[in-house]
Amino acid sequence: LSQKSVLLWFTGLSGSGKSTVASALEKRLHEMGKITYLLDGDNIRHGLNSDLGFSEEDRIENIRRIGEVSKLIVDAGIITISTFISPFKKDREKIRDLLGKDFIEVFIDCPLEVCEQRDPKGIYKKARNGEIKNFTGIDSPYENPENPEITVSTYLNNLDECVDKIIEYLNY
Ligand code: GGZ
Repeated sequence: LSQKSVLLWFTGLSGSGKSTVASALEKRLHEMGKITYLLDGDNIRHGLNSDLGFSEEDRIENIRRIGEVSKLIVDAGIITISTFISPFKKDREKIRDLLGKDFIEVFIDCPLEVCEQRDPKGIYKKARNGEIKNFTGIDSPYENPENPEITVSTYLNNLDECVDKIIEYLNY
C-alpha cells in the first residue's frame, strides 16, 4: 500500500461548514488517487450511535466510539475524515492519544453569528425558540481547539481555498 493513512478530525459548530469542506476535500483526494472514508452524522448517528442523543454524556460516548472506529479505518490504510461537532477538548485529546502522530485536528472555524445566519436547516432557529434543547453554541458549550494542526476559516476563505490549506498540510 503506497498511501500514508491519517485521521483528519474535523471539529466545529453546526453550520460551520464541516460537511461541505469534507466532501470537497474527498473529491480532491480522489482526483489524486487516494482512498478515503468519511464518517459523519449520517452514517454514524443513524446507525452505530442511534442509541445516543445530545446530553453531555451521550456526546462523550458518541465521540469515543467514533474515535475507535476511525482508528480501525486508519489501520486499514485509508485516509479517514471524521466530521463531528466534538465540542469537548478533553474528548478530542483522547482521540489524539489513541492515534498518535496519525491524528490531524482540523478546526472548522466560523463565528456562531455566521453559522446562525446561514442556518441551512433552520436548526438554530429551533434552538433559539426552545424547540431543541442543549444545542451547541446556544445552551451547550463548544470548546475551541487550542493547537489544531490546521485551522480553516470558512467565513474568510472560499471552499477551494479551505481545501487547498488542508491539501498543502498533507503534502502528498
Ligand atoms: C448540536 C444537534 C443537536 C444539538 C441535533 N446540538 O448541523 P447538523 O444538525 O446537521 O449537525 C448537527 C448534528 C451534530 O451531531 P454530532 O454527532 O456532530 O454532535 S457531537 O459531536 O456534539 O456529539 C445538528 C444535529 O446533529 N443536532 N441536535 N442539541 N447539534
